[in-house]
Amino acid sequence: MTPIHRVIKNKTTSISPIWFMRQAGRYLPEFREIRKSNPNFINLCLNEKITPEITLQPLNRFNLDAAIIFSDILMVPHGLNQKVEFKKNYGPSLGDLELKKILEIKEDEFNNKLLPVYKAIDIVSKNEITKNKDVIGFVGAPWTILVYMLNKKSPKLEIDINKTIFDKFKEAELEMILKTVIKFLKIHIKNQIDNGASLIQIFDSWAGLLNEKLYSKYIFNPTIELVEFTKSLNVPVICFPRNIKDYKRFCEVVKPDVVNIDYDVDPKEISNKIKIPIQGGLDPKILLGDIAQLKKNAINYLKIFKDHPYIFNLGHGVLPETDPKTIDYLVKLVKDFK
Ligand code: 1CP
Repeated sequence: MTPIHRVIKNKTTSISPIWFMRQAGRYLPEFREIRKSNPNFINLCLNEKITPEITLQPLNRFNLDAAIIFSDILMVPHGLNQKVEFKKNYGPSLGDLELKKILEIKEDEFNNKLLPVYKAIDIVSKNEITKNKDVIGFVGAPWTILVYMLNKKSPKLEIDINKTIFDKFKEAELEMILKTVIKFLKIHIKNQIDNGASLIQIFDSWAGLLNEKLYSKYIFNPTIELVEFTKSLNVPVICFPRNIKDYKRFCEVVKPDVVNIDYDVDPKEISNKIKIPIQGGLDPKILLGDIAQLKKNAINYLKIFKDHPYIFNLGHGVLPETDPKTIDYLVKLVKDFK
């Protein structure tokens, strides 16, 4: 069993396995080098020769317990024939959502469009370096995907969810879109598992935007469908409902195998409240500061979760300004912690 599976299945607490969200990415010079000659991000994600290489870059440097496939949550809207572009200093930019087109999309067409992603997972999972490690497949949660598809750009830049979502679309339309999104997220999860993903993470990066009154309809119920579906395929599932008001309630209702916490969550309080395995938490900004401060903060998490099944990770992705040497230091610190 892999170290992460031991934490999830056997609830082991002796050592914390470690991996990082965005462990393959811009903080690595070898990634920036590839990115320079591949300006189109979607095409890069669909290049099954290069994505396995990018996925394995951090594993070649650090003693990590998982590879996360180099792809993006917005590959699903792309697979649904919505235009998706990534613009420099702007982020994702999506085309208008053509409701009729999306409702009519066939499974074969979607599978064909995303085939290189699945081929890349197959290649990564067969690579010697991932032996006794997990290969993590992932999807965006239905709510977060809906936000991007309807807002058409990062909510970080600008969002008024009433203006771009709830006032603009009829409830019945939102239900139809959501239903289709859930259907294809399930297909995407299954394809990743069939090609070697041993763990699935569901990223709900914009859970924090939603009014609590709407949690059941847009976050809990849709996510439960994906969690139950993944579990039925005998693969554990990690949920990251970032900035959700109440992680405990989320866990009780949605029942993921693991929950990833963000850096605004008090680790001590959550370790008392939540009994299921926990992942992450440390503020990625701490990795930009001095090493003594990092050591203090990382050890704080390790001590708090000493007797709790815990997977070390951050409270969000590795920042592009991070020095790879800091990642190296942190991995060793976690591995040597007793
Ligand atoms: O070179 C570049 O500019 C590309 C930056 C980049 C990278 C490295 C993007 C654009 N996506 C990715 C890869 C990626 N995205 C992974 C790969 C695996 C790994 O973690 O190493 C994963 C898991 C994601 C998931 C993802 N994409 C999320 C969920 C996690 C999160 O960050 O909250 C989200 C919201 C996205 C959308 C997205 N893709 C890229 C960017 C810059 C964004 C965020 C835009 C925004 O702020 O709204």
